[in-house]
Amino acid sequence: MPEFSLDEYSLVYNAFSFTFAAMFATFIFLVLSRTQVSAKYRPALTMSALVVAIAGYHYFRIFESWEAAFVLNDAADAYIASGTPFNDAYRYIDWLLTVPLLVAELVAVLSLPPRKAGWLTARLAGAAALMVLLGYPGEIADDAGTRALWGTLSTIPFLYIVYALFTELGEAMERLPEQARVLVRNTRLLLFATWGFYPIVYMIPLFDENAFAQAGTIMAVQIGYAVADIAAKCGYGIMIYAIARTKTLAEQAEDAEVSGGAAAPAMAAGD
Ligand SMILES: *C/C=C(C)/C=C/C=C(C)/C=C/C1=C(C)CCCC1(C)C
Repeated sequence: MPEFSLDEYSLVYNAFSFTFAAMFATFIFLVLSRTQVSAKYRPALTMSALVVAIAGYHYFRIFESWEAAFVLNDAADAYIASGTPFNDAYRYIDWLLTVPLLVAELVAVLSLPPRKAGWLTARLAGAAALMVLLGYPGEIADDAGTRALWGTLSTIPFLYIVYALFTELGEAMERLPEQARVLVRNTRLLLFATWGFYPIVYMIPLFDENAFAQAGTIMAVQIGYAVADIAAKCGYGIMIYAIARTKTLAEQAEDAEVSGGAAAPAMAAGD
């Protein structure tokens, strides 16, 4: 582990702290918003809430691990390695749990026929888990060759997810009301944009000539993943809520029209 200046150390420290706060706040928002959506969309909100709860817990542990991994050295006026290693496994365990949930919540909010939804969720969640598992050996490797190899393998299930979301989700979207369709399309776009950010962050150390030993490389990776996690979990969770809310309102309006149509003559007759 390289040395970190006081500012460099604090930047990562504050990024972890901020990410924890964002996950926690999103969790409260999603729990309080449950009553705003009809019962059939609540499983999607539950999954969103689970994602930010799991990630919030892990960011707390990552934050603690960062604190434990360095000590302030007055003579050097820098943070130096304490001997306790920084634990990167928290992040991958977190992804292993949250990434399948993120794809499942997108399928859940569409309320497809159960059999179709189940099979699509199983394939997407399976590919997501495989992607994370294959990425891990590369993340902890300290040579570029190993990192590139596992990164490439991990990209195969990643591309499968992109493909399936384009083709199959696209078909399912056609049957949605206009407003909800736009929201689902934007959410899928957000998913592609944020998920596409992870492999880019992953590649940063490949350009570090000193075999990942630079403080700047470690900072870029940690802060990069934290930013991506806020967008892919908090931002995405709020989009899922917006879809559920829009569909709920559209359905309520439809019901009101149906019963309103029936009630009007009755009222006229009563007058
Ligand atoms: C909340 C966490 C999320 C949404 C994590 C997503 C992670 C990825 C899309 C990771 C993808 C990777 C590749 C496609 C190749 C290199 C290795 C990974 C695991 C960084």
